[in-house]
Amino acid sequence: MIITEEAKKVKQRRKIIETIIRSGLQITPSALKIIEEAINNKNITLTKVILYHKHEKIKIITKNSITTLLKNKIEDDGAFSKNYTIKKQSFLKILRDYSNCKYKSHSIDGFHSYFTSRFNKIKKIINERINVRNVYTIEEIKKISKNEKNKEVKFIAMISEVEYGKKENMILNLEDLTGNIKGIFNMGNSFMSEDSFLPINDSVLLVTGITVNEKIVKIVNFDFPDVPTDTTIREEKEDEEEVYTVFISDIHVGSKEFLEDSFKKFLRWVNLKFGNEEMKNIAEKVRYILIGGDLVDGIGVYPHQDEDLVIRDIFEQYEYFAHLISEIPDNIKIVVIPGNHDATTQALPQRKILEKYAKPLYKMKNVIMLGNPTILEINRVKILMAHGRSLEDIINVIPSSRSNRPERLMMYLLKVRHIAPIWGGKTPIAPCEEDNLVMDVVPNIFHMGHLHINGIGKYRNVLIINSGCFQAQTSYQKMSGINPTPGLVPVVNLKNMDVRVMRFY
Ligand code: D5M
Ligand code: FE
Ligand code: ZN
Repeated sequence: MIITEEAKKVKQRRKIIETIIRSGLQITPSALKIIEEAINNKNITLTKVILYHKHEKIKIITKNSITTLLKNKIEDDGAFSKNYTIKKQSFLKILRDYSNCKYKSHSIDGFHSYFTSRFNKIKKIINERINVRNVYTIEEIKKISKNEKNKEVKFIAMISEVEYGKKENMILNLEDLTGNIKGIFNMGNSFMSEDSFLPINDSVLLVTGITVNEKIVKIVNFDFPDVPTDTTIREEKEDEEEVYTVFISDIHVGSKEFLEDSFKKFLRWVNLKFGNEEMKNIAEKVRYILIGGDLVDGIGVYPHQDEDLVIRDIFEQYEYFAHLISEIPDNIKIVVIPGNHDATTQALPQRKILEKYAKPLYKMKNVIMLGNPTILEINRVKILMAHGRSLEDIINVIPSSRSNRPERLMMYLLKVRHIAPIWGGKTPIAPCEEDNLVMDVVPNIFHMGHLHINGIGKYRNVLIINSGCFQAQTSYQKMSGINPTPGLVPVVNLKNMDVRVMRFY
């Protein structure tokens, strides 16, 4: 793909004009020439030009107005930026960027510190949320059971393994920092019920049991760390501007099944060129697009993948992706985290997509490249983004969970307060010294992708979004009965958390 200098110029000019028109202003040809030059010489940004004219209530950008602005700016740059950035109400903060975790070697030591960290972090969450008294350690419970049978005891434990015993019995191997014990739990009818949440491997729970002997407790109940019922709903400020954020993922550029037409429709909508009036009104207020991974299909992700690719070069895949999203106006910030098809480390926390493969994306000024997971704050709304490969692991161990309801699986992750609770499944996890995948921050919005099925839900004031995809059903998915829902795009009004799902298919 060779793009000539002239074509670049034309593209830039078109973008400038579009942005100006979108903001409700007009421009004369001579002013346009001056702006183009000033932007290229980095003397001014388009945002500042627009803010200045809006502030001065000038409707048409002329040679005169732009010359005055440039003169003022050079003379009084400090004051200028102060005045005009305060007016901007919208802001993005990165609360956690996990892409720099210290990897330990796969030694026993590494695992030990990783799981100790997980246990301690989740224990702290449980203690903060539930007023637990008379909580014992497993060592203490063993001592108690020597003298006293049928005594009710509570303890916080990690489930090292779930086994299914006779009848409806579930046998949990429970562990804390002092020892381990088996817990017998009678599931009754809850096993196949979709509404029940059964314990899974490597999660940490509060267990209520009855002493039996030194080796066994009978479990009567268990509490998940869960999210508080009173998670603060963010209060809207009266004069707050309406800002919309778009959630997408799993575009899979390079795949034969990539739905380019559908994705282009989405891009046309962002540019106010597709959709009805209502959709266009929303598009006008979009300031952020969050991308939850699998930007491209990658290479060598699974055996014989090349047969499913139209672009077989990873560099070209990212180049084409960047080319497509360069249609997005500059005043929209694009946040990118990687997925399992992207060119970066695979174990969680996953580093950002490596610059050497995705240079064109790193060059774009409105693109922010981050790791998986990431926690952001946009206009005081906390957003947790992760690709979501762990959802597959949950489907595999909980027979009653359904893959066509990703929001339920994500609710499960909220309940166990972990982004990838199961160790040793499909999701590789780096044994870092600290477990950064524990959800110690409760987000207002929890965004994942990966399943290619759009799903929206709400759990205790947390808005759950699984963003779907822009890839048609692959032959693998057909074989395993996965029916993707491509071209559906959730859009959230951050002012009041209203969600809309737009259709581009
Ligand atoms: O995964 C998209 C969806 O398809 C997700 O539900 C997993 C499933 N999938 C796709 N390919 C495979 C293979 N080879 N094995 C198991 N499951 C698979 P994505 O990562 O976006 O391709
Ligand atoms: Fe995907
Ligand atoms: Zn994926």
